[in-house]
Formats: sequence, C-alpha cells, structure tokens
Amino acid sequence: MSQCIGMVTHVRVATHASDVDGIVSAALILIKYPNAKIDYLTLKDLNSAMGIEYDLIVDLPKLPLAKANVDHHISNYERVTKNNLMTDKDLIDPAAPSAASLLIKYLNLENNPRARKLVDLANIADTGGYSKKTYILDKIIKCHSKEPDILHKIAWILVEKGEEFLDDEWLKNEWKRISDFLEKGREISKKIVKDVLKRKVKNLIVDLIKGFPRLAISDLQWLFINKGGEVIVVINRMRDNDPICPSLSKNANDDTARISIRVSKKSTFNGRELAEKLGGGGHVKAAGARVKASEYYNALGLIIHELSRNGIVGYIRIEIS
Ligand SMILES: [Mn+2]
Repeated sequence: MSQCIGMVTHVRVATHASDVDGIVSAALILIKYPNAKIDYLTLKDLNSAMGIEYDLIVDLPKLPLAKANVDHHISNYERVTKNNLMTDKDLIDPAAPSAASLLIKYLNLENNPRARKLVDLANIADTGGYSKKTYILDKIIKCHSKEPDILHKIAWILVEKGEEFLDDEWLKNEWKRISDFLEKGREISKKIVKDVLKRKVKNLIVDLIKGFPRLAISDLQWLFINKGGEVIVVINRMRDNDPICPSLSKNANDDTARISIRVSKKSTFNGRELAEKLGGGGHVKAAGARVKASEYYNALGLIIHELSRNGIVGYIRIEIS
C-alpha cells in the first residue's frame, strides 16, 4: 500500500515523541519528505493539537482534522473502526510490530536498505525485545522526550547514519554523558531487587522521593520482573532536578505523583484494572496513572490493598541526596 500525502512540499506530520518507533517514523518521513514539518507529541499534547490539519499522524491516535493516520495501537484501531473514521488514506493495523513497519510500506521505502534497518530497531523496541542499539537509542530519546528540536536532530542523524547512528559524534557524546548516570540507577536497582526477592516479595512498591535517575525507572521495573518478581509499581514523587536529563524534571513541581505499573508475563494480575481504579489506564502488563499529591495516601492504600491479594507486598522508599 502506498499513498501520496499531499502535493505541497511542506507536509505537516505529527509523530510520537517519546520512543524509538516515533523517532524512526520521523526519520522515514524525512527520507521521503526532507522539508516536512514534524511535531513530536506525547499523548498529553494531543488535546492542544486537536485543531491542526495534519497531513499525517504516526504512532498516535487519529485526530479529527488529520488527513491520514498510520498506527498500530489497538485502542486507536478499535475507536477508529467503531466510529467509522477509517478512510482509504489510513493504515492502522494492530497486528503490526511497530508504526514504522507500516510507514515504510505507506511511503514506498521498502527498497531502501537504511530505512529497513531503522524499522528493525523500531520493531525490537515496540515488541519488548532487546538489542544494545535499541536500548541506547531509546534512552537518549527518553532523555530528550520533551525537547522537539533535539528529537528532530536525532531523526536527521538516523536519516544520515542509519543503524550506525552511534558513529555520530553528538550521539556518541550523549551516550557517554548518560550511561554513567544510568549505571548508578541500575546499581541501586540491583540492590533493591536482590534484597526484596530474598524476602519473597512478589509485588513491589517503589516510592521515589529524591535522587533516583528518572531514566533508569524502566530498568528497575525490568530487572525486578526479569529476576522473578510479578508486579512492580513505581510511584514517582521526585521534585528535585534531574542532573543529566533536566527536561524530564521540568514538570516536577506540578504536585502530582506519577504511577507506573509493570506486570510479568507469568502473572495473572491485571495492571490495567489497578491503573483504572487510580484514574489512569493502559495495558494489562503495562499501565499507569497520575494522582494529586493530596490523594497520595488514598492511592497508596488502594495499591497495597490490591497487591496484597496477589501475595507478599514489599514497599521501598528511595531518597538519595
Ligand atoms: Mn509504536
């Protein structure tokens, strides 16, 4: 399937800001349309983008004025089909491993070897796989997920270097800058996980107050589950500046606690149900919510109550100066 997305030279595109799939998609757009104007949006930004007539929206839900949508999220697919919003310009397939894997067909770039290698990275990232390259790229993108100019720069590096993106001096230095800090977070995580698993904890609550590298939160979750834990709930209440990825702490004063839930494959616990009880949502294995600081203790009580039905619950509070 291939489409022409507008006759104008400056196509306007929105893509997902905070992951490898979104930025690889931006790179594919730039290979095809070097003058494209790309907005890098998070789900939170969508409300303010409602009135924009995008030529194409990738790896995000279809907006009312958008001319075309390429995506693989099942929630978007269900909503679009239920409301008869699908047109022959859309390509939404929940069976696709990544939005980029659809976009490469949509843009007729399947014969471009560099594009194909980039799509491989996106597929690994979005199917829970692991490769060192995807890991590094994901961390650098996450570090800058609120900085559109830098995301655009990363997309251009992917266009120019393909999967050899670490040959780029700027990206190489970024990784150098980030990796020590990440390592600190991973070391703390290892200690926590070893300690709680020794105590037979199946369900872990980690309450982050200060000093934990934000970029390493997902590593902590991954480690707990990979070592045999079932459910991990991270509550991020940190208000201090993130020294390595300052833009991640930009909204640290918004008086909310961000709750992130991860569930192991073997567990029958439903992370989405817990998130919904907290006013959030997501998937069965990965979900999240935000609560006001004033509701923190109610939320914590609810989390402990729900987790305790699933076995031993551990609670750890992290405050590092
Ligand atoms: Mn995706």
